Amino acid sequence: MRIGCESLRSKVMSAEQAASFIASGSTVGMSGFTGSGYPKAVPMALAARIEAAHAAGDLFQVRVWTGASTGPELDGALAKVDGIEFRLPYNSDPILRDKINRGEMAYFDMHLSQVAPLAWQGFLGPLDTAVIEVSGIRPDGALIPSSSVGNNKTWLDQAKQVILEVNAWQNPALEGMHDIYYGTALPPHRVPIPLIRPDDRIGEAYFRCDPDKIVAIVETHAPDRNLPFSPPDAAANAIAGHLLEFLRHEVAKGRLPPSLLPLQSGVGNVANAVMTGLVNSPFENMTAYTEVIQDGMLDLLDAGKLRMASATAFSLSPGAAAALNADMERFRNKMILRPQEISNHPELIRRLGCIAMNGMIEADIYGNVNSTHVMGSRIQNGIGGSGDFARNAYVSIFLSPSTAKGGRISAFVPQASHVDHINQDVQVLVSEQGLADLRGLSPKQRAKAIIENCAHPDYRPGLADYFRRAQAGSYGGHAPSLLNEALSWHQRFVETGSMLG
Ligand code: 0RQ
Repeated sequence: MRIGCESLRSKVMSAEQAASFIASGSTVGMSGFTGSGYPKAVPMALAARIEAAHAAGDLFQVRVWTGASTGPELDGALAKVDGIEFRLPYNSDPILRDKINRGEMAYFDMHLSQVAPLAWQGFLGPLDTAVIEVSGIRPDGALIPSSSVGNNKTWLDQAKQVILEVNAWQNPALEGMHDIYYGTALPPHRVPIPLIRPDDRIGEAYFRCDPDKIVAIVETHAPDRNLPFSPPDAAANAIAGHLLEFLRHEVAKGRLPPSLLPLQSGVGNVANAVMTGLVNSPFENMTAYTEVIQDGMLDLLDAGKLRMASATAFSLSPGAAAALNADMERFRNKMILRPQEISNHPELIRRLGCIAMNGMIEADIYGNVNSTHVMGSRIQNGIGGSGDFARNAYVSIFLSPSTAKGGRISAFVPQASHVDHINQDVQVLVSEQGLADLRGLSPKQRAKAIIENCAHPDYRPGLADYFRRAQAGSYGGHAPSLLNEALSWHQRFVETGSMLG
């Protein structure tokens, strides 16, 4: 019995009944982070309701806040019926992405650590309904979180009414793994967050929730959206190899301890390949202070290389999720899931000295990084937590294959078509070609290192030629640029389908 609280059992109802509490034009704070712990039944029922309203000629849309990306039953289902007016803070659903890129809906792409504080500050407007997946309700009414924590604490606190999905698919052994910190406040009342090591527990294992706010409880038995990772290709393996060599070098120089510093690894296949590469590395007793626990991190825990991992969510393939569920008792003491304002908190990332490793769309020759907008205008996913970590890390590393779309796009360009991470927040760039350590380098020194070490041989001569001419013809000599040519590679791609022309 997942609902241990007698007095709340009377609120159990169907997803359709629960969805009827959500009004058009209202703001809904949903649980969910990278395909884990998102509500699966109520959003589908809401989508059906919206579709029926639209068929009858009535506009019905909601504003949706989450932790990060969710799954097809939430973002996909609601986007398909044109049910989302506004969305924050991160999305990777292809249907929703298309709608945003067609200019048909509003999307606020923001630092994930800032979502909860901004909501508390009141800048996002009032929150009408929280729809939160939990793995159970205790007899005293405390909520047992599920496979992600995200912004759930804030949504439960701020929403006028709460709808819960109790998902029996989630492993009961998740109970006790979470650490929900209730000590955050707004200035001038903020105090230091008392977390000194990645394995510190500073909060409670459960969410608090005023039972009077709970209007509906829906029982589900549905898996998280666990997408398989592609097996690491040659480029991902080469990137992992260069990075491991760099880390070994830093340890040898005495700039990193032999157990490294807490690892942060971004989303995506390349980041996952790097984690898998660490399994065969000489580093022992490592820790992770990150956003998501991916397959590679589970492999590291399993191999005993990683002592513990702190995150806000799981982001596992179906195979890894099954392996974790089958062996949860063994893993649970090695993992802590926290609210995303804590997993991604700048204060804590700076204090712990995280090694940040994130994917990117492109970097320019001066080391400015674009993580979000293809050709400067088409959103891919969002900045996610990459900015939280990149600016505050001990060392900030960005990873990418040197080309995209079968070689028709260079990931290293004269000027980034959009900038998420300014060059001051980008210390190391890695492609399958090699690694550029940019720490302590001037713009022109950076350009030389990036062109020589990271760019693909097909694009290297073009970049070297641009850089040479820019030094001769630029308005200023510090970070030379030819203004009428700096974005011409992108324009060529838009016009011809290839940066090579
Ligand atoms: O497109 O799916 O259509 O084939 O981007 O690219 O090479 O598979 O790499 O999975 O590591 O993702 C930046 C998107 C990289 C990711 C990004 C296209 C490429 C492919 C994926 P297809 P890859 P990855 C904490 C960290 C921001 C959030 C973040 C990301 C698709 O890392 O979203 O860091 N980062 N969070 O073809 C055109 C280029 C391209 C390009 C790649 N230069 N031009 N398309 N692609 N480079 C975690 C969280 O915040 C939750």
